[in-house]
Amino acid sequence: MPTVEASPTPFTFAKNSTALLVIDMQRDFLLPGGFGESLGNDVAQLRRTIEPLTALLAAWRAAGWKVIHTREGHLPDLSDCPPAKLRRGPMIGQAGRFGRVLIRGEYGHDIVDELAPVEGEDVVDKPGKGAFYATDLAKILENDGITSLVVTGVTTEVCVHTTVREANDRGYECLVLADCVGSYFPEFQRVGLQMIAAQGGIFGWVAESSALIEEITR
Ligand code: C5J
Repeated sequence: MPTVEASPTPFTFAKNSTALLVIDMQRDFLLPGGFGESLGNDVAQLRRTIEPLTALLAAWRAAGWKVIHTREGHLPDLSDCPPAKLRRGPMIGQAGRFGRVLIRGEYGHDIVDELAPVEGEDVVDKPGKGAFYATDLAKILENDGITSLVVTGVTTEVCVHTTVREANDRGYECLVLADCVGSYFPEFQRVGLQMIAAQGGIFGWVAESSALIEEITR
């Protein structure tokens, strides 16, 4: 079985029961001039993930393995957005440079061109930070016999962490790729990754994408 050098221990996975999860690589979060930048964030901290993730996707797709994308966002009438999130999530539903912020169907809500899903790949729309809450993700994974997840996307300490923590509770083995996840805050990136692999891998494993690509293409 493929084995990747990882922290805290090597990560072994079966190709038929492992999916690549690409979390929220949306224009609202990543594009200069978009929602994320309008809040004063440095989008370069997220955009550095695009190149390694593009290479990983190419290798993963060439191997014919499962890919699942997620997008954080809400219905146009915001009926799926809890009032507390609406109050504290600045700009949700308001007009932004790329359409109404985090609203399904808007240009900014969709995935950046470089990582656009291809035919056959699942796209899971989620109203929360985690990819399991109020989505079909659990059903998709169960139907395909998936037991391990390679987790990528943004942001490390919010949607990636929420998803990995719940996936771990649900019994999935999660490998998080350090160079394919990003935070606007370098300190959160560093500590967020440390938290995952701490205490013998309390939430999962952490590796570099190059180690995984080497194993895929071996
Ligand atoms: C945030 C996300 N940070 N995808 N969303 O609001 O992490």
